[in-house]
Amino acid sequence: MLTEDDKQLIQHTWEKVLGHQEDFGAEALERLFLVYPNTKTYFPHFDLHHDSEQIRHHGKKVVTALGDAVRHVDNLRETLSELSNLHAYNLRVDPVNFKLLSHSFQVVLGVHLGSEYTPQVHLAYDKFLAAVTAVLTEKYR
Ligand code: HNI
Repeated sequence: MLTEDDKQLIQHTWEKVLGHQEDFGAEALERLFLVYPNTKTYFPHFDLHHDSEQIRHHGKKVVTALGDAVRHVDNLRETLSELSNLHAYNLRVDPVNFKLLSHSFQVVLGVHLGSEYTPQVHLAYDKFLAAVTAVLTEKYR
């Protein structure tokens, strides 16, 4: 359960993500594909090399969607409704992969926010990404 403090920490630190959506998203995806190669099976149609335009473009979309979720943190279900349909009915991404992407994104935040990514901020993002994942995977069954 996200507390008001968690929400404030997320919204405050998201300021540091703004302007870097593409870089942070691409790095999160590069880490995902390298560290957990099974995740690549969902992207057979992508060029997955370092600095691939497709990875950059997709990374930007993912982080922009997370930014929408940050802005509407009290209304995640409605905000993410279309993405939830897409992932459950069209893409059929196994929910375990969401944890892996969340972890990769948290590493990116840790690397780029440095000492600002305190244990409290880490916890807040962990809860936030779990809440996003819950919405994106709740239509599977
Ligand atoms: Ni995901 C498409 C957001 C997790 C595989 N995904 C999208 C799009 C967004 C998005 C935004 C683009 C939709 C559009 O174009 O209309 N994905 C998110 C978010 C998370 C997430 C916010 C979790 C935090 N997606 C995952 C995971 C996988 C995944 C864990 C698989 C490992 N997503 C995909 C695939 C597509 C996709 C595959 C389609 C890509 C394409 O362009 O063909």
